Amino acid sequence: MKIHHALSMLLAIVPFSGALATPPEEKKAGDPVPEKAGRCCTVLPKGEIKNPVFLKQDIEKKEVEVFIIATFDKSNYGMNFNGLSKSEGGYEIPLGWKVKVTFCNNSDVPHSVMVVEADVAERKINLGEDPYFDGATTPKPNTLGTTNKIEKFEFTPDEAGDFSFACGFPTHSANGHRIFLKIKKDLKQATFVVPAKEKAAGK
Ligand SMILES: [Cu+2]
Repeated sequence: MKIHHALSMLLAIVPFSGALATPPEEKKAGDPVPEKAGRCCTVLPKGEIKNPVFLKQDIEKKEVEVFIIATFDKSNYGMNFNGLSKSEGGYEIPLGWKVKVTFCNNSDVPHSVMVVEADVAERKINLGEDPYFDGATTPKPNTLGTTNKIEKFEFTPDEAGDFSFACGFPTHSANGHRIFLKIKKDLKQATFVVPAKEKAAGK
C-alpha cells in the first residue's frame, strides 16, 4: 500500500518536472529585488549573507574584527558603509582593543576608509592621507579609492573619543560617506550600532 502511494506520488510529479526544463519566467516589475551584499559578500563571515555580521570579537584577547563594505546598498547614492551613512550608526569599541578591519568596495566608484576625528569627517572636503591612529587606513585613501577590492589593516586606538570610519575620497565623507567609531573607556565589549527605528521600518 505504501509503495503504491509513493509510486502515484512520483507519477504525479513527473509532468511538473517537464515544466522545469522550460526557460524561467521573465522578471516582472515589482518582483522583490534581492537584498544586496553583492560582490563583497565573500568577505563577510560565512553563512551570514542575508543577515550580515559586521563584527566578530574575542573579549579575552581584546580584539575585534570589523567588516566594512562600501556601497553595501543604494542608500545615500551608494556612499554608505554597511548600508549606513552620515554617522547614523557605527562601531563602539573598548579603549585598548586591537581593531582588525576588512574593507571591501562593492562599487565601480572609488571609495576608501580611514579613521579620523568625528568633526573632521563631517566638515573636511579632503581628509588627506594620514589617519588619526597609526595604520588606520586603506592605502592612499584620498587619491586611490579602491574599486571592488579587499583591503585589510589593523590598529590599536590609544585614546578614547568620537571618531569616524570615513571615506577619504574627496567630498565623500562630508556628503555622508562615514559611520561613527566611538572608542570608550568603560566598555566591556564591541558593538555594531544600527539605528533601530529606521531599520525596523525597512529603510
Ligand atoms: Cu566614498
